[in-house]
Amino acid sequence: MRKMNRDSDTPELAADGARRSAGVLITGAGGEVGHGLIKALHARGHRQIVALDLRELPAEMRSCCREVFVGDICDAALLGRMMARYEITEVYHLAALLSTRSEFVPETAHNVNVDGTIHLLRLAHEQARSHGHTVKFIYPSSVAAYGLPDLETKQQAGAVHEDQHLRPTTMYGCNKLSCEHLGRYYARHYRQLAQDAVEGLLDFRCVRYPGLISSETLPSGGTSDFGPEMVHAAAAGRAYQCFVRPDTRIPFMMMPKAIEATLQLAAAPAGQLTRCVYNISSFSASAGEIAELVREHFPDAEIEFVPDVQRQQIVDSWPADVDCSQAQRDWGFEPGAGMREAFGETLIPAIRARYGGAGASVMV
Ligand code: AKB
Repeated sequence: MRKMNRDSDTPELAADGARRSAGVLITGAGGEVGHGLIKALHARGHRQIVALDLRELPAEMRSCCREVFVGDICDAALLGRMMARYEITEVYHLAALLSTRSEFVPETAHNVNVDGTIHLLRLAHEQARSHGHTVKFIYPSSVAAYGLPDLETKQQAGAVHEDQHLRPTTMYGCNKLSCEHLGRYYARHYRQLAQDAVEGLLDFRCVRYPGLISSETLPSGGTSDFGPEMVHAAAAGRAYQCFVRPDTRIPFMMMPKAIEATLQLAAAPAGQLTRCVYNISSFSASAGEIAELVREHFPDAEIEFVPDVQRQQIVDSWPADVDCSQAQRDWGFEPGAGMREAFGETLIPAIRARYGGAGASVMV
């Protein structure tokens, strides 16, 4: 297998002879993470964002992108049209069916979450061969990749390390864990016996997101979404039935912090990274603790705990906390503010602004 030589691997011209524009591809661009990532990249001066989503993006996000493609990541013709126009140098592959939704259509979830990812990994390889530069592939895995067998093991395990308890109990978790391994394979072993195999085409990097809480977007089909759902309901003055028990505990982080950490990993020098997959999180919280904090800020909030047995089983299989020491050591990840500070300083003010101060009365 030969190493990629930037001199000999000169970039090809586009079909019409014109040089293609450089592009940073974001799939699932219209999702919660996509929304935050596009805004953050644009704020950092990125003007070559190529967005892909099943649905058209809102105007304010379209204005941050060089171009928006509407379609399916499994659509080879669509990806081909995109590649004819852009030299993709970085991929943020966010498109996925989340954990709850995936349990109703597991085979569809596999098709989107895994086959779709393989399409993108292969595209990244072809792009690197075409323009002669390594393509950085940033992939969001999830705490759903873990699977603790029972509550006693979960409590004893505490903050789990990246290589512990990797026995996911959801299709989404299986998909995420599978894509972690596929990313490593495409980056280090792809077609390793072929005569024309080339090393160094792909630089695959992955963070395992905890539950994410965004003030700017509504949660969409995640089993960790009891956290953000509770906050948005209180701010909007709506009663909320929490689908897990009050003692249910998982790791969380605010969306801006998750985006910041993702970009920090993307920017880290490759030589500093000792692994492809990293835990990140800001704090571990129970549904009851979140409810307590929500009521401090929205005293009239109506929060009732009505566990959904099946969804409860899923969240009970996820760790109470994750060990982020590898990310801290390799690329300087900082967990950031704890829950009380994160709520008080960023989340609550932003979410009040979103709902115009509506909903439950103001306090603190
Ligand atoms: C979900 O709840 O499915 C996701 C996740 C934990 O990755 N937010």
